[in-house]
Amino acid sequence: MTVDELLNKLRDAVERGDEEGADAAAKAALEANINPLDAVEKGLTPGIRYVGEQFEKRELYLPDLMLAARAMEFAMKILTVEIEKQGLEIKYEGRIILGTVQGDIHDIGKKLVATMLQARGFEVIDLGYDVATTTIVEKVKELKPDIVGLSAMMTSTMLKQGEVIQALRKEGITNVKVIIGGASVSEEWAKEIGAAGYGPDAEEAVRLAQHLVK
Ligand code: B1M
Repeated sequence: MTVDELLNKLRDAVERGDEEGADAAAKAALEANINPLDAVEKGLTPGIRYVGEQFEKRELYLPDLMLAARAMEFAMKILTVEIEKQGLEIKYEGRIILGTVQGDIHDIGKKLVATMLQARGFEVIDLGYDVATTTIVEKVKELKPDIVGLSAMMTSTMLKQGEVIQALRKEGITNVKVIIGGASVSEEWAKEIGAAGYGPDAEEAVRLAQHLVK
């Protein structure tokens, strides 16, 4: 198989949300001595970008996006080991730490935001849900992201978004931009707590992140 055919196999597996295919294509690419960075940037990335665009145009649906992201994760697991071994570096648009705030276990929307950001070339570190403010502050210190994204779905937990911003300030961390989203929050709330912005949905969250890292 030629290099182009192998890269197309990676892209195709992501577009079809085919985990096993993505896994096999990643292994085949490494066996053929394809640079693992090329496998990510010329194979997987165009695949997930295409799916992201089709999702925005409503040509594909949420399950398609989720399956594509999972297939990409499968291949990435294999390729990142080789990337690290070779000391190569993936070029990202920016680094984002995401999490649903403490006391809140809703994470479907946040996962969607994470997937869309990845599809647009961001490095996303998803801390999951019910994430303690102290954990977020520690992770910001450790990983120095460009952006922290906080999801809150309930009126009782949205207060935690403000708490995180205060905690970061208290630690003297002022260079990281905090963006917020979730069913119970709004642009006004973002202003009130001093967030850098609010995303009503995943697409707007991506646009906001792109604007903030410019
Ligand atoms: Co719960 N829940 N839930 N729930 N739940 C809501 C949020 C609620 C509005 C339902 C209702 O009463 N009408 C209500 C909150 C009311 C309020 O406070 N105003 C509620 C409640 C009360 C609860 C429990 C307390 C119920 C109970 O046990 N009595 C409990 C909470 C427990 C806890 O968190 N401690 C609970 C539990 C659950 C389930 C576990 C059953 C399940 C969550 C499963 C999961 O996430 N793994 C669940 C679900 C599914 C919902 C509803 C029905 C749907 C949420 C969802 O996934 N939407 C929800 C009702 C609703 O929202 N209308 C509800 C689909 C998703 C794609 O959209 O999450 O809005 P969404 O995300 C969007 C945007 O908000 C935005 O982009 C996303 C994609 O477009 N966005 C961001 C989200 N995060 C962002 C971050 C960003 C930017 C944009 O930047 C960082």
